[in-house]
Amino acid sequence: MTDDRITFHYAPQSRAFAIRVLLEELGAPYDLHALDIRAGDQMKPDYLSVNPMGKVPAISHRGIVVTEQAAVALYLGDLFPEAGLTPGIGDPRRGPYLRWMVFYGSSFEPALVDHAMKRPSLPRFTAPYADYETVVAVVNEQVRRATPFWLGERFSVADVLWGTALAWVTSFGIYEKTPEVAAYIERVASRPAFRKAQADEAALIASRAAAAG
Ligand SMILES: N[C@@H](CCC(=O)N[C@@H](CS)C(=O)NCC(=O)O)C(=O)O
Repeated sequence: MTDDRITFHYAPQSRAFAIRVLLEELGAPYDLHALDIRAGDQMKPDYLSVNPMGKVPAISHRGIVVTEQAAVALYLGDLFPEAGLTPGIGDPRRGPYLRWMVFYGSSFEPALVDHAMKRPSLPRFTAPYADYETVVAVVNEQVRRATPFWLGERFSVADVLWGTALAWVTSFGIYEKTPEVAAYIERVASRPAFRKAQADEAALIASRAAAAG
């Protein structure tokens, strides 16, 4: 376990929520650096020196920076092996774990965003994710297999990523909330870490609203 603290670059109502849930799941020591991305904090020089993309989430730890939601989640899971949320090398779940963590950023998100924005589809051998329908079918099949969790019986970092992702894409109406998807989201969202992250986020939003008058 690491004793040194993590600085978590975060903004409410963003993809950084998954990392907040994960930090709570892991019981990780962290300091919150809360940006207001609607006010443009992410484009100020101080933050661009952390992440030149001007995006959250990111973490700073031991003088290094990790950006990209899935990479941050993988890094944190490995940092706290005693939490048991990361299938280690040699665990048969390791391959599926890595597959689904990377699939999220390289196939699922691009497919959903392209589809939601009504971008013309590319020929399937050119598109990095084949096609939208295939991505949805593959993810829905995995949701059916998630009994109860993404990789089987044991909750893992993959559940934090996929549970939070499916929660936001269904709430935005860009992914169908089938009964199976709804039940899976609920299995992740009913956990104390998710509830705490949600309550802390709501408190931050309320305090900003009060400060703005
Ligand atoms: N590929 C990045 C995407 C991160 C991202 O798009 N974050 C949004 C919030 S949901 C952001 O920081 N937006 C601020 C901006 O684009 O100016 C990841 O997976 O971490």
